[in-house]
Amino acid sequence: MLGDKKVLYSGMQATGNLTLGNYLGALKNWVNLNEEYECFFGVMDLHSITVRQNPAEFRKRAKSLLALYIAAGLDPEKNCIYYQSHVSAHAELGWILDCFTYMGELNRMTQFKDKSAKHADNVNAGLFTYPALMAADILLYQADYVPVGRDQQQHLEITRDIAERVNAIYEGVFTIPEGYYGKRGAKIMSLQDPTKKMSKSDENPNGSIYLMDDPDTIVRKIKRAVTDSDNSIRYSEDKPGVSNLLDIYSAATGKSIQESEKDFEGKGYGDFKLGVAESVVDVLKPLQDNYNRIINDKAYLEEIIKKNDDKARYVANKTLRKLRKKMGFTDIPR
Ligand code: ATP
Ligand code: LTN
Repeated sequence: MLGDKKVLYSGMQATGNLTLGNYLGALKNWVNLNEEYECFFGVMDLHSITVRQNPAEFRKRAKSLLALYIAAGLDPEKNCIYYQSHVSAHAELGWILDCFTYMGELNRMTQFKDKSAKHADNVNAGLFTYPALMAADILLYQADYVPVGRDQQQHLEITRDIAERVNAIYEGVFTIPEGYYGKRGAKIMSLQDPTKKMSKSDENPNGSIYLMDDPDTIVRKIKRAVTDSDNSIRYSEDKPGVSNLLDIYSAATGKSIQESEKDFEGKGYGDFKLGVAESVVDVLKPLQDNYNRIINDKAYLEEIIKKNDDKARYVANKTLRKLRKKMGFTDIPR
């Protein structure tokens, strides 16, 4: 608890260009959570360096992600939006938690397996201990809830295990967090291969819609989306392409799947795709307008960063001090 509210924590890595999947599956659902919870959303730039980054691009991406959080509707006066690397407690607790995390546990992480296969030339120790740093992010803020997609569930489980392990020795240090999966966690699949999730690190740009894609690009990509030869617009396991487009339409418009199917009753795939593309353009247009305004307002962004960094540091350092003391580290003279 922080004040009289439960705490909610999440974040995204500042790598690649955000996709419609990131937006509909995560970011969009974070808006307004601050009414019920004390919310922290990090730009996870320390996690980003588990794969090599070009410095100029990395700087730009991190800033752009922060601006996107705001553009998507996270009010920075009501949500603590900040850069992970500005709060050194993350790296410090990350190290401590490395010492409470077992090799065997880390070996089981599917994200590690996937990413080490993808970056076979750079399977570094940071990629391996990624979950301990993620646990540090969450536990520093004593988070009760962590909204993430299903793909992050395993990382949340290990976070809980680590927290319980620490608490068993140093009583009451951490709040044990729970996943927060929302009403109907939309999982958006690749337009080119609807059995694979839409992902910002996909090499084929036609599989993903990026948040900054212009309307023509969106229409073109959706027109090319893989469907099937059956020509009926219904949600079904044996129709992954059509189901994915229905999922996108439903998440973009807020309509149920049934209502979405109804909207296209008696129509062909051409009209269907156009309708889906329009719903995506409508949802992205205000986001893009906001983003373009915010990213150019340097003074505003700087003010937000400073204020929120301070708040994040205050809360995180409090947890770190508590643990340091319990573990028997010597006091740091103030
Ligand atoms: P990468 O390709 O770099 O691994 P990613 O696109 O999978 O990245 P993450 O940074 O791992 O994205 O995820 C950020 C958030 O977006 C997470 O909460 C994740 O669950 C969510 N997310 C990512 N892709 C999708 C998707 N296709 N559908 C729904 N949610 C998604
Ligand atoms: N691993 C997450 C990003 C992430 C995160 C976190 C999410 C890093 N630290 C703490 C929630 C809470 C991802 O790849 N989506």
